[in-house]
Parts: sequence; structure tokens; C-alpha cells
Amino acid sequence: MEKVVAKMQDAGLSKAAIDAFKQNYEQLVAGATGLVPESDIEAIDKLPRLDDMQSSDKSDLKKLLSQTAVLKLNGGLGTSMGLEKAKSLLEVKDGKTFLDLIAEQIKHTRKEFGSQVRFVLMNSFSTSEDTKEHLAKAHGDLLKERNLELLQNKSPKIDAKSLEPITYPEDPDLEWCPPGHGDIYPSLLGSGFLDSLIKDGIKYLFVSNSDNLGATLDLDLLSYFAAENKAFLMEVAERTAADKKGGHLAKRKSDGRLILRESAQTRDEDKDAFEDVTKHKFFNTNNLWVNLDALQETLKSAGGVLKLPLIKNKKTVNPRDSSTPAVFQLETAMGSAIECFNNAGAVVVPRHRFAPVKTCNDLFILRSDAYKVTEASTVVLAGKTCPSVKLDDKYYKLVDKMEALTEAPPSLIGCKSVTVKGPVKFKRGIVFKGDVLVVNESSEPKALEAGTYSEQVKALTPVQVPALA
Ligand code: UPG
Repeated sequence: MEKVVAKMQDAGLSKAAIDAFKQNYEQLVAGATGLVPESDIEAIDKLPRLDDMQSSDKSDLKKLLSQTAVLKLNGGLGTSMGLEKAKSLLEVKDGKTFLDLIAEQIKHTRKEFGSQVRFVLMNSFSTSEDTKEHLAKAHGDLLKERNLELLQNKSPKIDAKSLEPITYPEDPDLEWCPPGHGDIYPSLLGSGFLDSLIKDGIKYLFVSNSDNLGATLDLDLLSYFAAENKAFLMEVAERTAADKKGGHLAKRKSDGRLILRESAQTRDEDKDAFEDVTKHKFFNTNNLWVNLDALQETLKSAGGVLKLPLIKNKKTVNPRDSSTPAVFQLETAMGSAIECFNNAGAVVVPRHRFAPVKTCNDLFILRSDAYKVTEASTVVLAGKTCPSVKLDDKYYKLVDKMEALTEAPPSLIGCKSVTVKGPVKFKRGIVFKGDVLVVNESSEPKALEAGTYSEQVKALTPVQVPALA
């Protein structure tokens, strides 16, 4: 433990960051599993619904907005999509990135209500520079605002054999990793941001993932959150068969508190119950509302560190070189803090508030005409339903490869599903209707020419795609 603390102190990390890491490290050393047996929890049957809140009193909105900050979690790199920069800097539509659309949404709300709702980005050491560079070019006005950037902490990667901090002289930056979005709490505390926001009269913090353009500042939810005087509110969505893997909300029998149970916290014998979406009906969208006074109080009474379950990630110190030593990256999740607050709640929101881009399939749909951008810079489905897209992972898992195979996004507005097998280059002017299967049986890329397709397609033309060579 001393070596960990010394390393963090040498790097200038705050006491709050070090204390939070110590708690994670203790869990690691103690072999804590964080398992939540099915017998310890009750399923949640009914929750308030956003759809029933439309008539809430909006007279105080201008004031409420002036007491609100919108924070986007922007510390992750999107490595699973092959990115080495913030995912929010990916282009989504009309040359605009996630970050551009988010910035425009904030400006739109400010203008409409004449209220200076605050905007905060939680960046990590991996995303700060790129993000600020982009803002300087496109939104210099925002960059000048006080407290725009909350720079999250970094934590030492732990040698899986010795459980000491790893050293990697070839590239010392790789000795560190971001501690997960649960790090928002020590980052807010240790940086003085929390005190500063409260001093500025900010009471309500709306937090969401920057890759979820469905997570707009909803005014009915803001009014509800303020009126109910909740300490913490989680937006949950109804689980479908496709959401079996994500964590679900439950009630702990011992103290009646709401908790999140992730799949990694489920015993093998409880797997069926975990996956039963008719029993455990709700999952976390990671759109979360935090009352800052309650957070300050809760942190104070917990000695500055919320007790969040550890997420232990085993990787190699150089993620691109599997022959380098194995390490543990210790992380926590922001939503798991639901169990730390005395007066926490959850609300069921419609699915459109959850439109995350986790894979290139999601990005492919978002870039197509299946989604449109509104005047308020929000992104909504253009039709009634969202098409399902399954591109061949072998050729489309990484953004640069998908882009090399896409001259222009095909039209998906009248389409139910698209499955693509093999490397297929989409030429400009393709329209998909109904259920489409495109098959290239060879491993040499072939092109799908402009036209309308509504069933199985095998007629492809040879094409050169240098980026895939
Ligand atoms: N992020 C940070 N700092 C970190 C790690 C992540 O800012 O140290 C950001 C990241 O950029 C992204 C967001 O946090 O914007 C979410 O991270 P991501 O890895 O995409 O999501 P998960 O952690 O897998 O899942 C979260 C919740 C889960 C919820 C899901 C909804 O933990 O409960 O179901 O989001 O997408």
C-alpha cells in the first residue's frame, strides 16, 4: 500500500483521489468479489415514469436552470472501437461531432430560457488535450467559461503478480489508467469543484455519457428531481431480451436501499435470475441526477470516500502488446453510488433517452438518415423504429476500417434490419428497405453499387480498399 500511496503523491494526486484508490486497493487485496446473491435482493416492480410527469409545474424553470449544471462523462477513449482520442470527437452528422451537438444543445437551452445553465466536461488525461483543442476551434466561447473542465484522476495500474504498482520504463504513461466514471466523486471533491459549484448556487447536477445523444437536459425530469428533493436519481429503461448483459436495478433486503447489480457481481447459480428481464425489469442508462448539497453531506459523513464496489479489469500494461506484464486496472462505476445515498430514487424513461454508441453498428445507424438532428441540436429517430444493423465484426469493428468501407452511409429510414457478412464497400446512393442481407463470401473487399435493396444481395463488384490491405 505504501508504494501505491507514494506513487500517487509523487504524481500530485489529491487526498480524495488517493483515499478512493486505497479503498479499491484494499478490496483487491482482500479478494473482494462484490457478489450480490439473488437471495439478498428483491426485484423492483414499479417505479415512477417520465411519461407521467409531463404536467409538472414549469413556472420555476428559469430559476431551476440557473441552479443546474450538465456534466458529460468524457474520460473514456472508445478503445473497443479502435479509437485513441475521445469518442465524443467522432463525427456524427453534417460534419458535427458528439461534442459539437452537445455544445449546441446547451447553447440552445440557454437562449430559449434566458438562463445560464452550467456546462462541465469530465475529461481524463487521455482526452483533455484533444477535447480542448476541438473546443478552441469550434466553441471558443465555452472554453473560456469558468470550471468547464473537470479533470479526472488517474490511478496506478497494479502488477497482477506482486499487487504493487507496475513500472514500465519504456512508456511510463502506460503505468496509469483512468479509474472509471465512479471517479467523478473524488474528482469533484479533490479538485475543489464541488465546493465551487455549490458556492456559485448550483444545486442540481445532471450527468450522462458523452456518447449518448439521447441524454438531453429534460426539463420535466429536472422539475421532478427538484420537487422530490431526492439526493440521487437514476434514469432507468425497461430491459429487453437484448439487454440481458447490462446491470439491473434491485432493492437490497437488508436495508431497503436501491442497488445496481452488474453481471460481474452475479453468482453462477443466479445467472438465470439475472437474465430474467421480466423479473429484473430495469437497467441503468447512466443518465444520473445528483443533488450537490446531498453529495457534499454524504461524502462528509463517509469520510470523503463513497463505498463503491470495485470493478477489477485484467489487462496487459501495454494494451497493444499482449506479451507485456498482466495488470489490474481498478475502477468504479458512477451509478453504483445509488446505494450510498439516504434518499435515492429511480425513474423509468423512454428508450429514446438511451442511444449510446458503443459499437460501429450504433455509429453506422446514427450517421444514416434513420436519425435526424432537430433545431435544438438533439438527435431523434426519423421514423417510428430504429433499424437493427449487424456488420461483420471482422471488417467493421474499428471506426477507421468501417469508414474505409463506407463511401456514404446508406439510407436506413425504411429498413428493419441489415446484416453484412464479409467486407462490403457501401457506395454512395444505397437505399435499404425491409430486411437485407449482404454477403461477400471472399475476403477481398467488394462494392455494393448505388440502388435500392430489400432482400438478400450477393451481386457485388470488385473494388480496391487500400486502408484494408
Ligand atoms: N468515462 C469517463 N472516465 C472513465 C471511464 C469512462 O469519463 O474513467 C466515460 C466514457 O467516456 C463514457 C462514459 O463514461 O462517456 C461511460 O463509459 P462506458 O465504458 O461507455 O460505459 P460503461 O461503464 O460500460 O457502462 C455505464 C454504466 C452502466 C450503464 C451504461 C449505459 O456503468 O451501468 O448501463 O453506462 O451505457
